[in-house]
Amino acid sequence: MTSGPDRIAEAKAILRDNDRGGYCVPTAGLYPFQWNWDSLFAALGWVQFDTERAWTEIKTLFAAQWPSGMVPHIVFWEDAPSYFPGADVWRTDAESPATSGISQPPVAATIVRHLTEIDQLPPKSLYEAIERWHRWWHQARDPQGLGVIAVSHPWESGRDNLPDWDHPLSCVAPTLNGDYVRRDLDHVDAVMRPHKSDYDRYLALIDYGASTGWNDTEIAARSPFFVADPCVTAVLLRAERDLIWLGEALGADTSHTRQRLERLESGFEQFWNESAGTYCSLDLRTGRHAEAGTSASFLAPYAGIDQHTEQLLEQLQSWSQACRFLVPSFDPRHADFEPLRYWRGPVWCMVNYMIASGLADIGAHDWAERIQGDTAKLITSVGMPESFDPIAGTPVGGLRFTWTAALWLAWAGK
Ligand code: 9WN
Repeated sequence: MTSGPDRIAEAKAILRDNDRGGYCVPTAGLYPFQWNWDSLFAALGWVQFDTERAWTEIKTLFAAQWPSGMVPHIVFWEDAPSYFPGADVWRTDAESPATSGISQPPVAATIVRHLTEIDQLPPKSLYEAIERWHRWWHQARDPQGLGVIAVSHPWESGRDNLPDWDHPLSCVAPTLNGDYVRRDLDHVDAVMRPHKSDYDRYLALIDYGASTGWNDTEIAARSPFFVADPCVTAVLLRAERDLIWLGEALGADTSHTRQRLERLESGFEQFWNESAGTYCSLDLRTGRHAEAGTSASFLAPYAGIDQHTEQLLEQLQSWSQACRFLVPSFDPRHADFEPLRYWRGPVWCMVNYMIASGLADIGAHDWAERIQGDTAKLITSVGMPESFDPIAGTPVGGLRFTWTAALWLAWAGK
């Protein structure tokens, strides 16, 4: 195990090794394409030692933006048989490059603001592209103007197999009858990955989206899965604030952004689940809240929402007694918590980074430092995997992972 300067060298080497020319794959083999929020977090790492490369990571991603404004969650710049489902399954109209048909949490404006503070303002065209992406989230994933943003697929949340999706997914009929071969299990132990019953439904939802021609209106009205997500909503709330900051610096008209921000600010309270005492996802098909908190519940301060800060800090205290390393992706006191299985327990360092930034913003410095310290301990002792077991502190998922390396350089190793 290495620490200090050697860890810095290791993190830089991971970014360089995962670089495929203008973008990083999240990790070799398991994820051989460009992923949306992975690339944006990668930029936080690049900017520590190669500013131009940081901007390139973001520009490459936005080169795949759809005319609707949507920025896809995967860009298939090259063919790679080591991943399923590939472009042929998504069947989008995007040809050059081929992409998936859904998005991922919109961290771009916040990260571009960070890069601007270190380097310089982005070109106005990038600012406008982000503005179009934000507008798309509101139009496509909150067409009724509720002030909460839905995901149309668990993968759109970036938090694929969270227990929150179990009930909504149970209403999705599998359509492919198991007639496919998963590739993820060639790379990672099955105990860490989602179950086959989840995959059957992930694929059924892709099949459904493709059958509509990825029509946003149709998906919002009739997709069997449409769940308002506190992670996407909190990330967008924060991103709208940062977009206003960027817009003002560039002399742009920010009035539309402000209107959207106000809608989200008043909508966020809909996530509050009094019986769970925290923010929970909200199934827009049934009106039901998920029954327990997730790491995203603690993103409220990051989003600038302060209605329930005291209760959230009490929850964090209680979580910290139920596991060794903060912040597990799901409530460690709940029966559905699984410390090894993907988003049902493991700690993800980029979520920790966002939670800790928000806690520092509200002056909860002890908690921000505790979370940064836990992340640093995990990386120092086991390296830079996809995520970590919050009890044992062992690596989970893919190894030599881009966002873990990037966050070491930008934050955890500081
Ligand atoms: C599906 C790349 C991505 C992350 C997601 C994470 C996982 C993909 C998968 O890997 O999702 O998008 O196949 O499991 O859940 O957050 O962006 O690292």
